[in-house]
Amino acid sequence: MRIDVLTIFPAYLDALDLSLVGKARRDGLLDLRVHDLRAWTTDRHRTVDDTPFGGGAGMVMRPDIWGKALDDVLATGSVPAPATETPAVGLDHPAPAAAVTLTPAPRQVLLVPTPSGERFTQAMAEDLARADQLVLACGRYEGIDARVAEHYGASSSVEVREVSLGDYVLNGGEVAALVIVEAVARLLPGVLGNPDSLVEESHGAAGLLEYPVYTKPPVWAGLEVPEVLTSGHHGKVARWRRDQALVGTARRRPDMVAALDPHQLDRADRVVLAGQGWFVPAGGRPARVTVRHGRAEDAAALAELAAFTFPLACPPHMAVQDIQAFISEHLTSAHFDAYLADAARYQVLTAESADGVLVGYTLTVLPLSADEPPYADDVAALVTARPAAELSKVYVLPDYQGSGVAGVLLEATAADLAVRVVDGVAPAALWLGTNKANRRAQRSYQRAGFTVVGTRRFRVGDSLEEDLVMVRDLRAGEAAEVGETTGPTSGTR
Ligand code: 6GU
Repeated sequence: MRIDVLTIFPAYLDALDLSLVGKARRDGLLDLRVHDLRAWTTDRHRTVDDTPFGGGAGMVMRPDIWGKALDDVLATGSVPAPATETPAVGLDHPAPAAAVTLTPAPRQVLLVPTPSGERFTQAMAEDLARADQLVLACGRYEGIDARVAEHYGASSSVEVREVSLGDYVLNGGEVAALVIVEAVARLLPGVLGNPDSLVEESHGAAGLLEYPVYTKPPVWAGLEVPEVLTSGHHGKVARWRRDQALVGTARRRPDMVAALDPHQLDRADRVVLAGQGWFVPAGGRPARVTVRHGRAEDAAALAELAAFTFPLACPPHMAVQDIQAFISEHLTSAHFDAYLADAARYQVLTAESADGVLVGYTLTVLPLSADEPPYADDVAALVTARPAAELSKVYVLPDYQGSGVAGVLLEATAADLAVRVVDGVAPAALWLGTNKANRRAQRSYQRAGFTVVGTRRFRVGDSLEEDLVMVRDLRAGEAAEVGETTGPTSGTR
């Protein structure tokens, strides 16, 4: 590849003699030429700038000087690379019809570093590494006369890209030129000793930041190398590194998590992301979901969510009017007003996506005294621990079912109950009734540490249903489905 850098400070780019880029130049993998822009001036003072039309601070670089310099440098780079093999052409070997068009014009890219350019990224570096010639025009002062980019942009033989390193201002394009040359050169074939380095690095194909790395000594400043890395277990090392990449990316670059391709995320990835508050809805990319206490102003949204999700959990034989009757008896906006207003009796937790949509909720009924039994005698006989709280509802929008939101809601419910004291003691048990036919729900409760203790009768409208009663012991330590949860942030109640 051919790279030309035009600058009024050629010495700035001396660093490109060092390290891997310097070696690539000496090995002939990279033909890098640094030019002093002042070589194209004709006046005694070698002037490259003048005052801005329209007034204002600073100086602007003249387009005529840049034009002469760029024309020369682009002309020497436009000679097509010689064909590697010249086919014999003669009577026995007639020239193929297309022979004259076989050599494509070289791809020449004029790069203008400027804080007002498009963001320079790894994807852009990969694209630029496929060009034949890069010309970097390093501006100083207030920049280069805008007609330079306009003029070369209008030319069909040159691509012009104004690029920025990031949202801050440097004094000129030279540092950006160093950055761009290094980012591109290391992608050229043969430059990196071990091309495997390109596979797992930050901003690579995985779309994640790289995992942390360690070397000897095994203990330094009292800090040990993570044990798994010395275990010799390649599978575990790979999984640990992937987990670290996911967690680090979630903490530092949420924009990158939101852009992850869901097809590249396995079950273990999703559990790790759930621990960071990220969930993958059906057919969508990861989304941030936070669990918090319900607030008075959530009542209408909760009623809507409940009316939508309750019927989905009912068995197919149930009559629509019975389901509707249950909703109007228990799940209207007015009911949620009452639940949200009575924090001693009810705990409402919501799962809210970053765009403010409620995607799930739990409603838990708390005992008002330590010995208050569950409201139904059949349940009171099955659930004997006291105080006992009832997990009355756990509902999640269908797109988020299986995403881990329900698990996080359940853990947050249990964690919040542990700090709710009734007569000086925290609830000892959390129980729930779930329709016998809803196997999916039962499996999910089992994973969350609930066990079946018997059955009860449950009225939905005029229909008497058989429910399984399941209990989770709240004093048996944490059930371990999701490691680290986004616990409920204490909201206004
Ligand atoms: Cl490419 N040039 C200058 N002058 N400042 C910058 C930049 C480039 N990228 C960020 N700041």
